[in-house]
Amino acid sequence: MGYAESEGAQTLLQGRFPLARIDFSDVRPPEATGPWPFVRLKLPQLQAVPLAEVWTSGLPVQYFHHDGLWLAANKEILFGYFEEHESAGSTLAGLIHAAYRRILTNIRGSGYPHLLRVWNYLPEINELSDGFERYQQFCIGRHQALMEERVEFHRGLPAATAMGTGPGPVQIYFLASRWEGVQIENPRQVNAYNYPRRYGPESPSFARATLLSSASGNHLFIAGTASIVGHASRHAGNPYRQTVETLDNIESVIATALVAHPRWHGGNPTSKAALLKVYLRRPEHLPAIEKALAARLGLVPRCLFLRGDTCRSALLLEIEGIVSFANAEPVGAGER
Ligand code: 3EB
Repeated sequence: MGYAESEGAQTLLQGRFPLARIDFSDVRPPEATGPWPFVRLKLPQLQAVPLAEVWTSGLPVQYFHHDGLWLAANKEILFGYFEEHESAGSTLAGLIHAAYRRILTNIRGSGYPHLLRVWNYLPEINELSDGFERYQQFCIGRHQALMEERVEFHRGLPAATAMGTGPGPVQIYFLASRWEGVQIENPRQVNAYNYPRRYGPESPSFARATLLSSASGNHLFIAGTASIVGHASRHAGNPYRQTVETLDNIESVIATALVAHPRWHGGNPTSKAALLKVYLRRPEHLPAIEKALAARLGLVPRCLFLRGDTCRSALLLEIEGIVSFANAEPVGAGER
């Protein structure tokens, strides 16, 4: 996966096969699109140059449009996209439950049963409806669908992002794989699936990160991460300190993954292999957030800055990322 300037993003292909492309609301749609999943998110970009998110594969890809899902798969992984407008008389929990059931049924049916990473974009996420915040409704629907699918609920959860957009459809894209990933949690935070009930009747069913080993290397998919320690939001009103706390959480997740896989090396968010996506509640916080990123990471890796609503009003930002690791050379193999 990579970010490319949205004009001419196809140059990123360079002999690779397209898996999917994600564009953002404030950019003119590209002229030619292919059979691959094509997502337009209702999130304005805040960095100077408009970017597209482009997923490519070194392995050949096949495309399907089935059961309302747009799918692209190579022999290891499957990328999928779902969108649906809400209708009067149905709840968001119901729509999400049906969406996740459909996703889980289809990935199982096509031989990629392991859901690794899910991006959930929900209009008006902080509004109230049917007695609950819409984010809580989302958590209820997701929890129910995952419960029905699993014997042992807390194992094999996907890493996730849940972000509020403007009015429009519910949009969900995801990555699933043939082989099971490794679920990683963060010792600085209460596992989200164990959050106390005061955050909602069903706790958020996601992992802090998942690991995938594939032909193209080892990839750590880090969930949307915020300024939360334990289960409490920290540094109310201070975007600089929230950014630093968030990066501490991300580093803790990466360190935990490296303990699980001591043969990997070279990974921290400063490395070129890190791709970060930053969601901000308020555009005016961009300078403070960029300053904190630069102070902590030195050179800021290529970042996508998006305006979105986090699921708790106290959280001014969220950062997600993908970090890729090489395998350490077997002892003796690299001697000169
Ligand atoms: C948190 O850590 C912040 O419900 O899928 C971040 C990423 C958050 C994903 C989700 C929620 C979700 O609890 C909020």
